[in-house]
Amino acid sequence: MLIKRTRGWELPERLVTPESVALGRRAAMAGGGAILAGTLAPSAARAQADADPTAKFYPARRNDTYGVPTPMTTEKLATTYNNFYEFGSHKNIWREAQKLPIRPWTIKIGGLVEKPIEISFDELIAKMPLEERVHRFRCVETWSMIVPWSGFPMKALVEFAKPLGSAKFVEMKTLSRPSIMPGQREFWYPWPYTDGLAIDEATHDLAFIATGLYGKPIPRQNGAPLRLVTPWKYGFKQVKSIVSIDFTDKRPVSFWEKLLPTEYGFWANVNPQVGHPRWSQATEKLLGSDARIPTLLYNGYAEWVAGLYEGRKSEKLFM
Ligand SMILES: Nc1nc2c(c(=O)[nH]1)N[C@H]1C(S)=C(S)[C@@H](COP(=O)(O)O)O[C@H]1N2
Ligand SMILES: [Mo]
Repeated sequence: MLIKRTRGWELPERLVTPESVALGRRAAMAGGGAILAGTLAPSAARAQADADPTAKFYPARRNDTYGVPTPMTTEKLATTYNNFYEFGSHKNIWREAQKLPIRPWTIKIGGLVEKPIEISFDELIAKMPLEERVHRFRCVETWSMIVPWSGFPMKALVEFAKPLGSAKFVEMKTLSRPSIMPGQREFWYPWPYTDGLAIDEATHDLAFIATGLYGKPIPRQNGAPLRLVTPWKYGFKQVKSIVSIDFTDKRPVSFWEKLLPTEYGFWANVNPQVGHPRWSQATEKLLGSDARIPTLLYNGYAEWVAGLYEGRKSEKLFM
């Protein structure tokens, strides 16, 4: 029997493709707006949004505690240039992602908690304090965006979960549904998509669970019905379409760390001075712009989060 082994030189092409190539292709497609827009007539799009039982929660009150960075990325770019390997390893997966079934949606909370909980997304969101935050977003591949997320602080979810004192980390996983997600049939990836946070990170006010984007329920391609947003960390930490939240006393090993441990680690904080083994992290390209701009330490959120890492200087904080 032939065993498929992923070696460095066999890695999926896009992992070694300079991001600029993919970005150029996507930018070219975005230019063909008439073709993209033709897929779903505006009235159909509205009907779909109206059918969402959580549409009534948006737009949520804006919280500008962490600033309101500019320029805002266009909704069209942020919802048509995506990373969601379950639907394909390129950036143009938004149509394919419409197959993601988001109702009913059950979230399982377990591990080191007082009592395991199973709750539907619609029940959970009704209990959470919704707000909107405009944040910078930085992908490890050096593209970036500025988008208005709606949702709730992750600490509200942690309080709801009632973790035990022994819980040191929280691990989140994406839906597993290979029949619908073609990427999950590519067996060399360590599905389901997994990532996590230390408990003090998860309960920091900047850690956010997004349920909305641009004042509407979050689109499937961006991680409906709920995804993690940690704006000071690289994008790959930000698990989409979450179905499980587990509290543990061991550091979770993420999807990317399992696949490429020499390139992706647990902390993954943005730092322009610590390059990826194969490229510099000094600058980034905002979606929709050709110019490269300097990347900021902790993606511009250092004044709020740097303290989390004071006692962790011996860890690989920036990969
Ligand atoms: N389940 C899942 N979550 C994921 C990914 C993924 O492939 N699958 N990609 C990550 C990466 S690398 C990035 S950059 C962001 C992209 O989020 P966006 O498509 O909303 O911009 O999602 C993250 N979350
Ligand atoms: Mo990414």
